[in-house]
Amino acid sequence: MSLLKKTQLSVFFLSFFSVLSQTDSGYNLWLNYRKIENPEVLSEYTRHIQGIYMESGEETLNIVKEELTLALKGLLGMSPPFVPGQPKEYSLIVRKTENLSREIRRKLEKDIPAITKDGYLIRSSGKNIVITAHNDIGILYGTFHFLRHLQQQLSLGNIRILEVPKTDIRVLNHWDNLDRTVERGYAGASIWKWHRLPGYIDPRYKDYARANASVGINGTVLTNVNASALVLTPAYIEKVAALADVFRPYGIKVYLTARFSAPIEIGGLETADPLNPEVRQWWKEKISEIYKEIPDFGGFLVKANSEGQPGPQNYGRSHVDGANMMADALAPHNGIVMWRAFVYSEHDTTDRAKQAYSEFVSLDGKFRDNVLIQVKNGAIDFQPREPFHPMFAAMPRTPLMMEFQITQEYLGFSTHMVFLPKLYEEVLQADTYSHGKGSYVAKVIDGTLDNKKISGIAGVANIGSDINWTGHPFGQANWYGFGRLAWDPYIPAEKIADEWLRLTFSNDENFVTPVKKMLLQSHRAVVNYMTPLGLHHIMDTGHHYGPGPWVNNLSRPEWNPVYYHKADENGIGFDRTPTGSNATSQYTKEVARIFNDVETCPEEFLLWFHHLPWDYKLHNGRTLWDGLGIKYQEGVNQVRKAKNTWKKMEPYVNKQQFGEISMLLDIQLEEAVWWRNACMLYFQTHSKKAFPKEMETPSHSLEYYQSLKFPYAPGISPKWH
Ligand code: GCV
Repeated sequence: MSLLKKTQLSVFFLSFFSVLSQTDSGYNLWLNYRKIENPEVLSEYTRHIQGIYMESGEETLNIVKEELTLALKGLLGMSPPFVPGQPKEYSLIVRKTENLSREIRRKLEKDIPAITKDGYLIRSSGKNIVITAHNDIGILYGTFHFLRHLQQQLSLGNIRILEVPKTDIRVLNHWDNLDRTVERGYAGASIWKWHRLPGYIDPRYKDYARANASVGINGTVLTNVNASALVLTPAYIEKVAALADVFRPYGIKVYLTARFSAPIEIGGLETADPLNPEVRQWWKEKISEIYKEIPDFGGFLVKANSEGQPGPQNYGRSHVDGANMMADALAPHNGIVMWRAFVYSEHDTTDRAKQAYSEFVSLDGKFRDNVLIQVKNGAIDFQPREPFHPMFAAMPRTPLMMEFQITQEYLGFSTHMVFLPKLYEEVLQADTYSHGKGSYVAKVIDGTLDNKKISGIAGVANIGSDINWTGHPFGQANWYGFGRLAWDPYIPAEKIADEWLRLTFSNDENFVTPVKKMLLQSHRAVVNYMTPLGLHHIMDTGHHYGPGPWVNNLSRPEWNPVYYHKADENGIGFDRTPTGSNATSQYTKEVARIFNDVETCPEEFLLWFHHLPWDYKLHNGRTLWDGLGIKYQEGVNQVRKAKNTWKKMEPYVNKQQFGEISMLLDIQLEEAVWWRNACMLYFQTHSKKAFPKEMETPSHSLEYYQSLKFPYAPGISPKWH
């Protein structure tokens, strides 16, 4: 190679690498092992970890080794050696409990019995630090926790962390279609490249597994609940098996959505009646076929008799008949059924909020042991804010899984910053009063309230093939936060925000403190500028992008926003008290009493439960009409404040992410203003009142806002067009 060429090449590489170092795309998520610059912390860490004593083992332990090498090289600038033989002082010992030396076991004897399931212990033992667990996955989880500890630059002196997962099934639900579109997905195409599978294993599958395992997620439902039977055909089972092989060493099981009519569509049968022997046999054989390829297959997630999906009711059978048929076929293989309770019917004229409870609660205790009923956090549909679902207090003999939505279908897609752990926390900490005061939803979900044999929590994924996975860089916090809460539903949202910011961006207090504050108020801001005071489902229809409180022309009444706000010249809100739909009667009497009384009903749920006159006096003495305008304005102001906070953060984050978030906040502000203007102008046609003085005057007419159309808004399946 000529000298000239060499020089050109090195210039090329230099500029290439400098571009790369500047433009951190966010692909590494929270597993961003930045070099620790603080000399004291660095010296403490390098003193404590002079060598690593790790047992050798199979794939999972190799992954542990790989992760430790990568992380310590990044954090400490060098990778301490893995050493054989007896541990010397100042070492990191990574071993299963059964392989610890007698001396160390004796030192840890108080803690070891408390390690159950896939739990782990991280503890100082003399001058060493031990990461131990009963199994390989526990070791992997413990390692990720240890690395998180280092990323946050916490002290290693007398470290003692004992963690056991509080729920059993911690799954992501992908609403990914086989054509790689993602229903309600806003971060690009599905990451599952079905066409190239099983031969081509995209490196992203491993990174996906790593990220999930790092927060304790142990399952993934690969396909949309609006399911295609095709995924149960041999060609697709082979593709699913290839994914399962990648995920297995990370402790992640694969699950599929089962289309109830599959026996007809791909099985050639004339019926899918769950009591028909041929149908039952078909599922049995299909399930055996899957287990032959994927011995640790997790089971099925089923959306049946909901929004047009087929189900047992098509044959005059019940949810119990349908779920138990699949459960019986899965049981010999240790598989489970997650049967969704998201049902409402166009033939049922009762309040949509009441329908799931009405259909399911009488079935309590009738499902097989390997069935979990998956319940959305609220009774309508992932609204910016909903009171907790009354089913959580009403099925003591059935395991109830929580279904949260991580993707932001009703929360501004991946353009708006919303820190969802705040929403999750609010629901998990809600008191159902089913066993008296303190019967928190979290205790229903982790199974402790009624001693359930199995527990679980699901999150509808916000992941796509965008380089940063989630579209909005802050969307990563919602994936992370979901995982952390799935592991332990009692972790405060504030702690999650703190951790995530430090892991992902910076440990500098000048960054963490203000940005954490910004994240923690972001959910309230969105509620304020979209659906304040308990309003709900007033998004434009189909795609759910932007405001559409005026929409009243859809075939099913409960798909129309006017059904939910019921604004007229007298007032606004949905009366769900005994004078209205009486949905409050589905709550325990303590909770119903609070919601029924307009004085005690929390103002954030006021219009969810009450239809009130425009002149109704709020607690602050202002009229409902003024209060509404003030809330909408407050939401806009909160986004403005967030923008100002972010403006000062340039020194702490890389150029690319600073720019991306700045642009997204600009859009969020524009859209917050749009929401405020469109909703208040529309509601004004009913209230006939002037806007409160605190509210800025809308810049366009109502007709203008009503004329906005978004035929290509993302995330929408053809069925909603
Ligand atoms: C997957 C809402 C969404 C649908 C979704 C459905 C569900 O209605 O708009 O896209 O379908 O919930 O959770 O099944």
